Amino acid sequence: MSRTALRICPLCEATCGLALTIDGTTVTAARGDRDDVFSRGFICPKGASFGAVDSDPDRLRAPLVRRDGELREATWEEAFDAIAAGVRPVVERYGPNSVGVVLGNPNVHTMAGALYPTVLIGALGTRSLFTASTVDQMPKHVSSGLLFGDANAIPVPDLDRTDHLLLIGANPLESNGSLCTAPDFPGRLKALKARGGTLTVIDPRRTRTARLADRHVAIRPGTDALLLAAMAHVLFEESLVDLGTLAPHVEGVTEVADAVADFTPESVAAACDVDADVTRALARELAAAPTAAVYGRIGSCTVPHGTLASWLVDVLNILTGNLDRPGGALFPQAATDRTPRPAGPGHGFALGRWHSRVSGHPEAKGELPLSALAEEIDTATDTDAATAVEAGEPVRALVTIAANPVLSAPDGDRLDKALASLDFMVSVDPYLNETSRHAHVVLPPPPPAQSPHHDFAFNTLAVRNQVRYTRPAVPLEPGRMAETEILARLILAATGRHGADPAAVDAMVIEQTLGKAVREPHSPVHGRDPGELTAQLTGENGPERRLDMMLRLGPYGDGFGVRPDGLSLRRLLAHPHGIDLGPLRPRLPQPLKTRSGKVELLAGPIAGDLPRLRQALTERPDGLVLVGRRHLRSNNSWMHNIPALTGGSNRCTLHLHPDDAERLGVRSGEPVRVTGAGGEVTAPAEVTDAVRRGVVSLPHGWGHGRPGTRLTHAATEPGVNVNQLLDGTLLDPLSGNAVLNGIPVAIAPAPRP
Ligand SMILES: Nc1nc2c(c(=O)[nH]1)N[C@H]1C(S)=C(S)[C@@H](COP(=O)(O)OP(=O)(O)OC[C@H]3O[C@@H](n4cnc5c(=O)[nH]c(N)nc54)[C@H](O)[C@@H]3O)O[C@H]1N2
Ligand SMILES: Nc1nc2c(c(=O)[nH]1)N[C@H]1C(S)=C(S)[C@@H](COP(=O)(O)OP(=O)(O)OC[C@H]3O[C@@H](n4cnc5c(=O)[nH]c(N)nc54)[C@H](O)[C@@H]3O)O[C@H]1N2
Ligand code: SF4
Ligand SMILES: [Mo]
Repeated sequence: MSRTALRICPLCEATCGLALTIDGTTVTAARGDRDDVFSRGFICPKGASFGAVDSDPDRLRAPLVRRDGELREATWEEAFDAIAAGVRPVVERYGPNSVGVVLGNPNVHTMAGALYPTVLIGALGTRSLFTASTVDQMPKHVSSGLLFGDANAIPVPDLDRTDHLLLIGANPLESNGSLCTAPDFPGRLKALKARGGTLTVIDPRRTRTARLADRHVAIRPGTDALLLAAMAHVLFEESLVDLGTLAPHVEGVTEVADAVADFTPESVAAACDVDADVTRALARELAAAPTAAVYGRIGSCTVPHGTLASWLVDVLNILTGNLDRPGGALFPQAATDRTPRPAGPGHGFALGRWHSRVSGHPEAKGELPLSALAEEIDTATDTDAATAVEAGEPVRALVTIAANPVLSAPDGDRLDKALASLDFMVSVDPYLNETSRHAHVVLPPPPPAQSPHHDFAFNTLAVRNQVRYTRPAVPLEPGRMAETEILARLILAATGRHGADPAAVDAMVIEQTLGKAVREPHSPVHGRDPGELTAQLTGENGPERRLDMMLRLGPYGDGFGVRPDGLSLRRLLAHPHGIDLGPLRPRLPQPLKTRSGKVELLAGPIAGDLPRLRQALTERPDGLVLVGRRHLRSNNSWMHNIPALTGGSNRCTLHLHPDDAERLGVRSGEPVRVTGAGGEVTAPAEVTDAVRRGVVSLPHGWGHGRPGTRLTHAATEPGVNVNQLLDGTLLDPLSGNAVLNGIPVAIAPAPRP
């Protein structure tokens, strides 16, 4: 007998509602849930393979503990005993910063990842935090922090209502969108065109998204900040600046006019390889559109001027009056957002409150660059180093949660060696992969069908306000532990409370949150008794009670009875396909937390970085540069083990333009050696004019051949690790984000193996 269960897809940021067919405890089919309030039945090939992802035989079923050098299956109790015994002595001897924490991408796709890592970091008291954000969107956080005073206030393009969309370094037809949660992004782009709107794509490759565009500009990689600055210049020069109703909320417009004065379309043309006429046309089209949204993603972030490019994206939205208006770029309001505080000056956003120990990189958003993880482990420093996180102790113990930095961060070989040298390492990961193979303890979370789901992060980035929650579609298999409980027990074991009831972690968070809420004058529960509120919480377990609390305190919440028709967990459970909360609405000035209470258009750190951009006007790299690419049926490093999702175009090949191939004597299918600052790799060539001259492309997340991993299918076609071409020194200085696109490389035909 088969049954159907609903489950929000965790495999990308689109968060589609799935209807799973379940036989016994096995997911045998997945289709789009037509009644889902947000995704309306959309599904992509990855979502359709949910069952295969869920039941991959290589997923670990029990914890692994290293004994006599070998990882062997163990009980949960033995695993947490080993963690307590491994982490505590390091903290006690070398201090809290000697324990590093690495958080990978799937933490934004799990409830556990949303609810526990901040508690872990706070309880450890460590500043050695490294996440996938610094190989991804940290520049956008820094830009938002400086503009709006809140690193998480990220405006998203109003896809369904805009008249003109300018996409920069994003390929949502393959990625399904990022920092812009929109199920069926491709369909929404087609609808934009069908209603007479225009789509412009800036990308060195003619991607599937670019092919859909009215205009495609094949820019030279790494130069978008110059192009965008020149567009801003044109807006000022041609008196096209019109802030509209934004004007009272923005300061620094004339300062920005001065700052972009040098960046004429003519002056950036050679560096960007974009004609001045095209740049002027881009600016005029943006200004002329009734509504428009500028949106940048990986190609605008993972570059040397990532923060400036991310900043300019919003500067253009602001100068054309498109920020915070329907059809422009708006701030979503998620159901679990904190109770909105009254508008007014805030604490502002600070950068560089501490620095990394070895290279002195400034922290951003409490994080150090993932690029610096290897050196923070393998390099000793003087105890009196001025830049020390704390006096000179390397990271000696490491907790990785849903992260595979050996493949996702620069110079995997160095990191691989560094991880092998740790006193102690624990990985929370379903796979024994390139990173977790170094752990002393591996804690495997259950597969997604056995986990609950709510999108804490992506609802703050969604093109429509809505809220959905799905309980586990399948009960936990015997011997499994929910990832929420794994992380709660990990917190206790790593912080000297080994063996305590994991529910205590949730109880502590609830007590702190409600205790704070009752003291806040603007809170719906101001002045009430936290104990009375706690008693009202519903839910089957700690994480559900925390979700209930957040919903009820949130902007649509019932305020614990104050607004009886407001949201609560109980109400959400009564709507299994979700609750629509309406289109994005203008919210300014409420989201602003700058010290001035206004949008600070030209913050000091931005102004301080502009000379570096001016310098780039004169740079003309003459050699080849490399960019990445994503494939629809893939996801970073961890889906190459699913046979249903590999093969076809989803292969680790080097794309290069026919003219470059001819000049270098490279033929399709033949191996080519690619050399960068951090090393070299050899991959088969795929000659294609989809990539512009002077640019080659390799996807990331490959390179699965290492011993001691358990990725049977991935090992049959391992590919190569593109990040081995990097040495970890190329960063966007303001955000610490790695430069992963536009990196200089040399290419030569390689002998056939
Ligand atoms: N050259 C280059 N490098 C890049 C990029 C690029 O474009 N080019 N992109 C960067 C980007 S955007 C990102 S986000 C990073 C990603 O960097 P990472 O987050 O380090 O890499 P992922 O491959 O996403 O690894 C996720 C890990 O989580 C595990 N996992 C999967 N599901 C779960 C789960 O439910 N719970 C737990 N605990 N673990 C789980 C997987 O087995 C895997 O080990 O890579 C970055 N690296
Ligand atoms: N199928 C699939 N979906 C995914 C993922 C995946 O691995 N596979 N990963 C997920 C993750 S973690 C993320 S962060 C998102 C990323 O989502 P996107 O940013 O939409 O994904 P990418 O395909 O990396 O698109 C980046 C584009 O930037 C272009 N580019 C490179 N350098 C430059 C440059 O200097 N300037 C400009 N203008 N363009 C440049 C590249 O050619 C590429 O087409 O995707 C998510 N969704
Ligand atoms: S688009 Fe993303 S969320 Fe939707 S089904 Fe595909 S992988 Fe899942
Ligand atoms: Mo990402």
